[in-house]
Amino acid sequence: MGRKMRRTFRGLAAVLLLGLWGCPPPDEPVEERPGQEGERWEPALEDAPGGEARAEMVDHTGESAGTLTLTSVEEGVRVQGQLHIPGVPPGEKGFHVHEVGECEPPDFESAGPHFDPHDHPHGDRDDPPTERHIGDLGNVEIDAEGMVEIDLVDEVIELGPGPDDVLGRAIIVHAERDDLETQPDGDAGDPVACGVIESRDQGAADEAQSEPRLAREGESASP
Ligand SMILES: [Cu+2]
Repeated sequence: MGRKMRRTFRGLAAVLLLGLWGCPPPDEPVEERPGQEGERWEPALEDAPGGEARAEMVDHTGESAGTLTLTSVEEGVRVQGQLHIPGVPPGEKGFHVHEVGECEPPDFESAGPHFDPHDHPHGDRDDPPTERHIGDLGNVEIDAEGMVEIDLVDEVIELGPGPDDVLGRAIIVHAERDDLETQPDGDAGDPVACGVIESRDQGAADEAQSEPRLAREGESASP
C-alpha cells in the first residue's frame, strides 16, 4: 500500500510529517488523507512509527555484520542483537547513534558525528540526559571471535516523533573503548560496523522498491 504516496514533494512531506508524527499511530490508510503525499524513506507514512525498528549492520568491507532490533519499551528503547565483526581485538567498544543515516564503508565517515541535537557534552549512557549526547550508548563487549551480544535499554533515545528520534540515523560500533569522557567522541577509534535504524516495516517497503540507499545485500552498486 501507499506506493503512490512516494512520488512527490519531499519538502512538503517533511513539513507535513512533523504534524503527522504528532498523531497516534494511524492504522487508517494514508491514501485517504488529502495533501499528505510525499516521498521520504523513513519512516513510511503508511507505517508511522510503531515502536519497532532495526538496523542491518555492515562491517568495513561492506559485509553483513548482523542485525540490531530496537523496540520501544516502558523504560525507553531496548536495543538487542548479535553482531559479528571479525578482525577487531576483543574488549569494550564504543557504541553510539550517529547523526547521519548513511553507512558507507570502509570508514563510515558518512555517518557524521554522534547524534547530539541538544549540543550536550559526550558522556555515558547512564549519565543524565543533559550530560550525554542523545546518541551516547556507552560500550559493548566484543569477544575473541568477534562476536558482540547486545541487549540494553536506553532511557533517552526515542523511536518516533520528537528531537530525540533515532529513526533514520546510523548506529555504530567502534574499534576502541569509549572512555566516556574525552570530547567529543570518547576517543573510541574508527567505526567498525554501521547500520541505519529503520522502522521495521519500512525496511520491507524499501526492498520492494529497490531503492538504492544502503549497501544492503543485492543492492550494492559494486560487490
Ligand atoms: Cu560513535
